[in-house]
Parts: sequence; structure tokens; C-alpha cells
Amino acid sequence: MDYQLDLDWDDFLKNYWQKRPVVLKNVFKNFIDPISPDELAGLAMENEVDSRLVSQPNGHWQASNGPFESYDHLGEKGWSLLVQAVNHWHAPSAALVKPFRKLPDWRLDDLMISFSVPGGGVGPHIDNYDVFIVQGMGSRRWRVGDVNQSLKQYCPHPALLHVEPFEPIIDEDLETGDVLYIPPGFPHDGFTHETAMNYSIGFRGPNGRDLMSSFADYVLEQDLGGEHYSDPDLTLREHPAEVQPYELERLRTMMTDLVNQPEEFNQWFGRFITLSRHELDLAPAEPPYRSDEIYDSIVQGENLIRLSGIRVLRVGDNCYVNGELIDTDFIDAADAMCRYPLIGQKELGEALEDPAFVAVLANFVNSGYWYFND
Ligand code: AKG
Repeated sequence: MDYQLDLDWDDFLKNYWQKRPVVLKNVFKNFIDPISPDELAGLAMENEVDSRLVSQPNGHWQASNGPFESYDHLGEKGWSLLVQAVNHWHAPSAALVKPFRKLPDWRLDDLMISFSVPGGGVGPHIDNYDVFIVQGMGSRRWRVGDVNQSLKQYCPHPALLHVEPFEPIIDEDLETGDVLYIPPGFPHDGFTHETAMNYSIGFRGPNGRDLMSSFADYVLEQDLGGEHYSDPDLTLREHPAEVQPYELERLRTMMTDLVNQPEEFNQWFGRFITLSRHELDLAPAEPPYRSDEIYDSIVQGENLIRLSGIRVLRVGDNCYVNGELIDTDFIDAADAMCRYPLIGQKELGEALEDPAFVAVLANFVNSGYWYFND
């Protein structure tokens, strides 16, 4: 389905994005759920798929991780099933992410889908990412509190992090086609009235710790930063056990100089940011294609489809896919691979006549990053 989101994006970015939560009423007109509860339950039975069941039998919170073998033990009230990264596994659900491509691809995390029966929910909590919660079938009451309330968090179960009760600034029923946007840090809680499907499109910014740790791995891998601290200008000091401020400054400069190499920084970031945090539905081509087969199919009018959920991004003058450089000088063709989910002769242009480019493309097709529709 071609989902249309009726939203004034300029107004949204100016007034709400990363600033305050908002309920966007009926922005998906005539919304049809892309997946049925049975299909979602089936996905949560798969090993590769990340899923959770959260329930409150007798008022006590319970949580367990999939894959699940059966749902027979669940009653008609007080539970919900949550499945992460459904956009990686289910093409019709992935279509729901498309209207959010007004926001940068590199900030997208995944589409999480929840199915909840009356009284179900995951409880009051705080996330550190932006989320658009689309109401599919059924209805739920959402309460959202203000940020900066220094609310205490606690674990009612080892797998759940809840937040203490909060005063709502939003307290509204969501109906089919409504969207609730919540920036990071705002406590929220959804309570199901009528058996419901909710679609959470999450956007996550990396934190400094993850950036540092990945950059450190890159420095090691690329054998950068091998120069040692040196001090030919050393003079006598009165306190031999003190590291002097100018020495600390030099050490800090040694470290920041490593980050301040734009080419290395971009290379690292391109690889880092195109690695998916969630499992991909990768199916390497079997048997593998030869380059000339790929070339022939494309010039005969076939298109390559990008694997759903795979991250393909342009960083500076290079493009990256799933942690790898798209190693080519045909930047327009590589750029098209980032921009469009479907690529063919028109998008790839003259690059198709270059055997080295086609070999790079064949390699990605054989890895399962792109596939022909057959
Ligand atoms: C979230 O996506 O942050 C939610 O709280 C959704 C949980 C749900 O659908 O029950």
C-alpha cells in the first residue's frame, strides 16, 4: 500500500521535532493495517526476529523474549506482543516507513509493531529516541508527561524499566490513522481499550560512547595513530609527579587530531552508520550471479530491489552499504543506490558500461543486499 501522511513537515520540524510531543489526528486517511495479528504472531515465532511479550497476570508485570512457540497460555486481557524491525521482514509493513523519509535515512532505527489486547501495554517508560506511534486497528489511551521531571525509574521485572507516575501533558485516545509523536526523554504510557495494533517508527541518534568505541575500533583496524607522544622541548620542573596542563593539552590534541581527519572520519562514519542494529533478512544469491548476467538483466529492463531495512547512505563523496564502502568512482550511480529502493538502467546510467562497477554491484547482489524480482 502507498501510505500517504498528511503532515505539514516544515511546521512539524519547527515546532515539535525533538522539542515536544504532539498528537497528529487522522493524518493517515483510511488507514489499513499492513499486517494481521496472526502474521505478527508468526514472525515472533522466528529465531532471527526480536520479539517480546509483556503481560500483567494478577497485576504483576511479566516479560519474556521470543521466539515464542505458542500463545495458548494468554488470556483475553492485559498483554501485548511487540516485534522489532518488522520493516526488515515484512514488505507491506516496510511501506509504512516510506512517508517518514522526509527525515534523514541515517536517523531511522526501525519499525516496531505491537499487538495488544484490552488492558495491555508495556507500562510507563522513557525512551531515548524519537518515536512516531501510528494507531492501526483498535484504540488506545496515551498519556505523555513532560521532559525534565527527574522522575525515578525502576524495574518491576528484570526485563522492564518503568518510570514513576507522572502528570500528563497529553492524555488522549488514539483512533485508527492518528499518530502520536514523542521526542526522547518524555515519559509515556499506552493503555489499550480495544484490541489494537500500533506501529512505532523510531529514530535514534548515536551516543558519544558508541561513536568513541566504534571510532577506536576503526583506528586499530586501519593502524592509525601509531605516533608516540614526544617532548623535545622538555624543561626541568619542580614537581616531578605532576602532569602539567600543557602536557595534558598536547595529549588531548593527539586524540582530537585523529578525529579531525575528515577523510578518515567520513570513512569510519559511513561504515559505522550503515551497520544495522537489527538482524537483516539476508539471502545470498544461490547460485551466485556472474557480472555479465547482472548486466544483461538490467539492460533488458529488469530492476534491482534493495533489501528492506538495509542501510545505504552517502557520506561526503562516498557511499556505503551495510558497513562496506561502495567502491566506485561512479558517484552518481552509487548515489542512486542510496536514494532509490529500486534501481535499473536509468538510475545506474553509464556506470553499467564499466565492468569494475558491475563487478561491485554483482558482489552486493550475491550478498543479498539487492535482488531481482523473480
Ligand atoms: C514506543 O514505541 O515507545 C511505545 O511505547 C510503544 C509501545 C506499545 O506499542 O505498546
